[in-house]
Amino acid sequence: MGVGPHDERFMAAAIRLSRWHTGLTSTNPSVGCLIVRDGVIVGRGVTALGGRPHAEPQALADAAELARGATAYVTLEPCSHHGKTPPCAEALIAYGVARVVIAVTDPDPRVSGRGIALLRAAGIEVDAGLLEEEGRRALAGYLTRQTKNRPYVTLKLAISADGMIGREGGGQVAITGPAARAQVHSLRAETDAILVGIGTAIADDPLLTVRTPGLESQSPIRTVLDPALELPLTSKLVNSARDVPVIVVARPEMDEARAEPLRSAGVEILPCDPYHPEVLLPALASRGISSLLVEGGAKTARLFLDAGLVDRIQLYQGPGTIGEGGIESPLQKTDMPSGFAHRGTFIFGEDRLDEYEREL
Ligand code: AOF
Ligand code: ZN
Repeated sequence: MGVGPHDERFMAAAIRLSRWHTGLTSTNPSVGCLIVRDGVIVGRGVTALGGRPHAEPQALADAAELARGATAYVTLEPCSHHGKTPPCAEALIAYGVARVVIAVTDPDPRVSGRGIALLRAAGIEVDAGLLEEEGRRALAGYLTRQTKNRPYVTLKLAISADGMIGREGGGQVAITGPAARAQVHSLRAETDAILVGIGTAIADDPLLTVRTPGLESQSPIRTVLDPALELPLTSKLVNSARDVPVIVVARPEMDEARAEPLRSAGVEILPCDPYHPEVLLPALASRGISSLLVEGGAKTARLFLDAGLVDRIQLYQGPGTIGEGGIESPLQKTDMPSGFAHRGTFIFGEDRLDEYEREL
């Protein structure tokens, strides 16, 4: 039969559905599944919060007997392994689905190719690779952790009209307005961990949580690169460590007298050279962190850029100037590193967001 224009429309809808739970499914990918019969959606499912059940059994249960002879649109190859739940490929077969359309094949070695093979062996027509690029972007965290053993890294910068990201000794400086800030909070909500350098942690005393009403429980793990354990015990980060986790990345040969009170306040100390992101990122990935948001400051941004370990750049530009005593942005629109493609421009009130992304 082959792939038709309606297939793209339904797959695009399945990808949108998958984004509902991005960052909220633990180490599992957030997958979207639609069951379509005679051009009508009769079942839908997205990987449940925490990662289980998977998308397909939920969509199939939703469609019930209407799944027989229908087409399933799934953003990731249905699983074939007996994990914590039975294989989704078997569920699709049992419900009598006639055709399965897939965006991205699963790199998980327990599944890769086997899901498709199981479906075909049961006589189901399978079309794989539809809207693959969009599907890969929606699954970026999962795919990066599976194939590169590190989280997908987003660098976010807010730059004033005169190219500054803050003021020396000025604490937190408002560069963008409330609409852009709300946008950053929803990005935090779909991200597993957020990272700043000790300079920013001391100068700004940030909280780094999600404060959008209704999303407060989705705050990322807060990570500070703090080689010599200088994070003040009176900081907002330390004081909230029992509510939202804080990981301090310190040099392995650390001063125990500094480490102990931090630990007692609920902070986890990760002994790892803070200046080697190529070592730190796999350590974070092994804790199940699939996405990381680097939020400051200039030195930390440079560290990740120079290591070639940034996948996406979000550059916010506000209308105000900082002038005298300004800290220059480590990156301007005019000197984007090679390999980054401009993905789009978005307007939030008086602010502008330009997004750049590397090939996954
Ligand atoms: C699907 N549909 O919605 C998701 C899938 O630990 P388990 O047993 O839940 O298995 C985790 C693996 O399942 C994960 O690595 C990935 O291969 C797949 N995730 N598969 O068919 C889904 N979330
Ligand atoms: Zn599954």
